[in-house]
Amino acid sequence: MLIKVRPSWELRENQVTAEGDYHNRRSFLRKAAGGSLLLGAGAILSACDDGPAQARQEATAASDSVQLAAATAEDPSAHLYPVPRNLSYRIERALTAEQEATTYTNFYEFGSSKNIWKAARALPLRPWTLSIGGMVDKPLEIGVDDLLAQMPLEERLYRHRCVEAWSMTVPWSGFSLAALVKLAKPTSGARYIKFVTLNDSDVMVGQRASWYPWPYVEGLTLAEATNELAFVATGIYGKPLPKQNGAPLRLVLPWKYGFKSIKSIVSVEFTDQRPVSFWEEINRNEYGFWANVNPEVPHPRWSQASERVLGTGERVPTQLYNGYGAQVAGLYATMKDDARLFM
Ligand SMILES: Nc1nc2c(c(=O)[nH]1)N[C@H]1C(S)=C(S)[C@@H](COP(=O)(O)O)O[C@H]1N2
Ligand SMILES: [Mo]
Repeated sequence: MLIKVRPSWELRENQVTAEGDYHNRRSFLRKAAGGSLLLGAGAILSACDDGPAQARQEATAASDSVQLAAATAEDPSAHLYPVPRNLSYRIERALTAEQEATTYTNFYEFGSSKNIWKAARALPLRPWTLSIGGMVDKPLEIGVDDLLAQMPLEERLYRHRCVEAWSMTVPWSGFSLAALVKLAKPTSGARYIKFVTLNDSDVMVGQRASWYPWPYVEGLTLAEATNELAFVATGIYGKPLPKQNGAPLRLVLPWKYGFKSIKSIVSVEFTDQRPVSFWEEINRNEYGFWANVNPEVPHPRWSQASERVLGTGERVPTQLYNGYGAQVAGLYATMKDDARLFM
């Protein structure tokens, strides 16, 4: 008998934010990018210097959304979006407000605060070449636009859980990491993939902090990389990925803590050696290689039992594998007593 395992995020569909919500927001942003709101926002900003903080905040938010939309409109891949949604990936939570997810980000290459999105504008997105090498049939250098043209683009709703205990739920656009592995044709000895972020301290000002082991590196086993959930994001909210979220190519691994989802990738290397990731190198007792989400395994300095929902501030219980156990628990079946799986 075939029993279909129902993923937890297929439940309580009625609680998901209506699809229209962020599309409406998009048309607002498009108008804003068109310039009609630009003067208005500027005028409010200068006019309310002594005004109530609330008005100032609203003016800042309006001016931020104009700047965010302008950056999106400039992206050379903008014409590719939106892409069709893959309805197999459903969530039981409301989507995070777009402006939250695109202005509250972790990207140490631009600084250690969450508010780096303006600094990230310095990142040049073209030319952008991905090198695929190591244990593969034939090493390959491919421009991001050629890659995008070959990959099956789709949208997926996923939950994201940062090791710092904040979480969000967002619509990513992109392609399965398995499709990239297929393109790369690893040889039979390959067991891991090492991913590397751009290293350029001229534009990535955070990389001038020389006590970090730049460039940012992450790693996965080949089995993890070809799991159906592993995704390469190239877009978000039906638009190209903003620089601060890791344009033009970033990983999304929803069952792992967010630091595994490496941004602005320039190199993918197949290897038989387990890569040492950026955070593992900094502190292996706090940030391990596996980093699977588990509410019962605390970080050495804080509990992982619950998470703060970005935007609303609500606290909700964290789930084993961030709720994606039906898809990924099998990857770790023979290792499940190893506490390091969850650090
Ligand atoms: N290159 C790089 N990738 C990175 C990071 C980073 O600092 N540099 N931060 C990670 C962390 S800790 C998280 S939680 C996610 C955050 O993704 P978001 O900012 O798009 O929400 O990106 C991950 N990828
Ligand atoms: Mo994170």
